Amino acid sequence: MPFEIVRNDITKMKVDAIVNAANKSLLGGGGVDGAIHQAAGPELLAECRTLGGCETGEAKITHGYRLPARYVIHTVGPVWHGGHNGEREKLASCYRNALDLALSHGCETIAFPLISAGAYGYPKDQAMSVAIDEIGKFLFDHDMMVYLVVFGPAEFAVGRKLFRDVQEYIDDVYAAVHVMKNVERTRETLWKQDEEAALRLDKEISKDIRVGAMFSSEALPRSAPPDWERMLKQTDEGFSETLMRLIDEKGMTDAQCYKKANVDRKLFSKIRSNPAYKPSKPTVFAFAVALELSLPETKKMLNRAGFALSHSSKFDIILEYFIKNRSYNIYEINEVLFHYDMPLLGSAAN
Ligand code: AR6
Repeated sequence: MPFEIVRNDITKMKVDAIVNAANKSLLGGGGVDGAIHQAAGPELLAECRTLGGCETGEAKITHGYRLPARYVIHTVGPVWHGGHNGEREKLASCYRNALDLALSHGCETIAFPLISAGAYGYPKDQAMSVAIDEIGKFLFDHDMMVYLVVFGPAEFAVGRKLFRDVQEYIDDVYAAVHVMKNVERTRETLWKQDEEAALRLDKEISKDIRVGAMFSSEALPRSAPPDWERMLKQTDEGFSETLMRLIDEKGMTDAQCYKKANVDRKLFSKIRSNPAYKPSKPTVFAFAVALELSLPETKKMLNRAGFALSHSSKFDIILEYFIKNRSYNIYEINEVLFHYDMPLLGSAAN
């Protein structure tokens, strides 16, 4: 898969290149820079001495020496001065220049730390969104496996509006499911003891049940949109066939679709050439996001692959949140999934 957020020590990454968040001297320091120099050995410092330093936002490449990575790409992130001193643009240019350098050296895999998010004081959530934006833009035009390596706990996400909204949605769905379960339980007990009281309760709660049903994964829109109707008719289509047809209908190219789905070309070819291909649930969701399907369409797509949307799964609820809000940025979705320790969309394990 082209982009993955992982929790790891970057010096352990077995990739073609790891990126170092260095300083302008390129002669080592603390944080990730110190860890990389320590793991690579003194030969790295010797080569760095020949480079003549590096300006903020630019990048230089060396060998990886004792690291599992073949190359180290050194870049210098901006120091955070409150956000009004061109920090964002400079940080974006670190990612762009490092990726260009990796490309020109034939790298197929690369791992980034969260540049500037340590000693240089860039707020971690904002540093992460710059990283995700720039990597996303690059991957739209190029094929590379990019890892964003996050070190330590991910509590920095808490407090951001998106994360608060998703958490509220999860809480609402859980609460609705809980209310429905309680109502069912009370009804069952009453039916056994007092049928009239049970009937009265049924009347009283019928409104609440309707409200609850809005949250239910089984709720369908009153008038089905045309795409949905057409999909329903083609009942014997498998997942692969449905996917290919939808790509055509949406006027997308294959590459546009698998890139937007964060799925690599090899997996896509496999799905294309095998009508009986059985994808994982995250892969189905990845394509639903890429195709910008509505919630009913997504459910149908899941059915084609033998899955259903479930309100007892946090993963499903998170996806439902994004799809309902027609928010189809897969990297943003993955950032939230990562925060909840859930499988990411389009990940290699699928
Ligand atoms: N693997 C992955 N990420 C790491 C690791 C690791 N082994 N160690 C730290 N991080 P920083 P900066 C994360 O301070 O803010 C140096 O002294 C860390 O949690 O390393 O760009 C340089 O020489 C944080 O999220 O880099 C410069 O003087 C991120 O890496 C200055 O620090 C970046 O933190 C550069 O500061």
